[in-house]
Amino acid sequence: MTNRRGFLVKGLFSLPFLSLANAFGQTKAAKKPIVISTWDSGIPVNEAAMEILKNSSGRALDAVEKGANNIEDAINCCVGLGGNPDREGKVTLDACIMDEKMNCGGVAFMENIKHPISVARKVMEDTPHVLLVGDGARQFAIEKGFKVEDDKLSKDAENAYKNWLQKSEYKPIKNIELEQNKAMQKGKGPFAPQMLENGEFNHDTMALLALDNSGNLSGACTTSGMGFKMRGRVGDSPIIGAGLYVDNEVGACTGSGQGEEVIRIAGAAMVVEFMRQGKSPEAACKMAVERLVKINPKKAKDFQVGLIALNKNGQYGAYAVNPGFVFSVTTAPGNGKVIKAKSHFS
Ligand code: SD4
Repeated sequence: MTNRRGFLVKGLFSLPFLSLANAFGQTKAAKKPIVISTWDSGIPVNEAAMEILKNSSGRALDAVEKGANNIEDAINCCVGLGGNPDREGKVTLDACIMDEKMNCGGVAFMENIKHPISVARKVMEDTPHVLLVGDGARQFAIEKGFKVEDDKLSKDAENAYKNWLQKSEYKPIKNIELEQNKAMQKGKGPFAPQMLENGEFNHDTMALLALDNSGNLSGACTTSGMGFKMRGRVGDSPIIGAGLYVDNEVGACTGSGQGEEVIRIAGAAMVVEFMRQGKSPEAACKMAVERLVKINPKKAKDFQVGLIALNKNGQYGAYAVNPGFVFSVTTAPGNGKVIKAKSHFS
């Protein structure tokens, strides 16, 4: 915990944010291996993934699973069983994973299981299916030996839920983790979700992409979804093609934000197709964001979607609808950097 907290505090306040001029990771080929992930909370996640990738035979698939497990183990607003619940007070998890051979698996609306990304991998490897949901997903996890955790909300999620119940309002807040951090710095807040009692900052959906030493790509996405969502609501995060897509010939894309908007344009698959046409990762993310904004520019000012992409050459990039989206890039143990993504609106 101390390490993780140290990482997060460093990630937010001390790690140099690269200037925008340097943020065009896609203009120079990064060295293999590389892992990129959503938000500044991706730094410890990348580090966990790099534990696998630093070995010459380390597989990108194992790396993204390990990275996702790292954050699923932590208590935070938006990933894992410590996350914010739905309107009925239940935490429901969404996750998916995809490897270099077009194999993919996901779980959605799954309760009481700590590592949804690992269940998603089992769906991919041990069933003829791609997506299991709800009780079926949980039942499958139990059959595969995953432990059933109790229903208890984390303390922070419980407080956040109580606050939410007072207003019963469904209004996702853009860049909630950065807003709350700013507020906390000014001694204001807490928002729901808020800074955790152990000093860790809350954050958002964790989505990561890795390229291993063999030149293979994989990706993973894990979330408790939008806090206080309707019961049964599933976002983009477990949907292959929307929340995550990997094509080992071209590149990979994943993201965070308002899932409904990403599903609408099959976001991750669209970005990969733009890269196939020769666009850089950042340009491809930008084109998908523009497609999204065009649907309803006025509405787009009020939601956030941040996309990250990594191509076959290890070039990376990101783009968001609104300012505030950051992503983490790691190419060797300990060298993680947080980069501000450019955005459509300023
Ligand atoms: C969802 N995309 O459930 C996820 C949540 C998220 O920023 O990333 N929020 O729609």
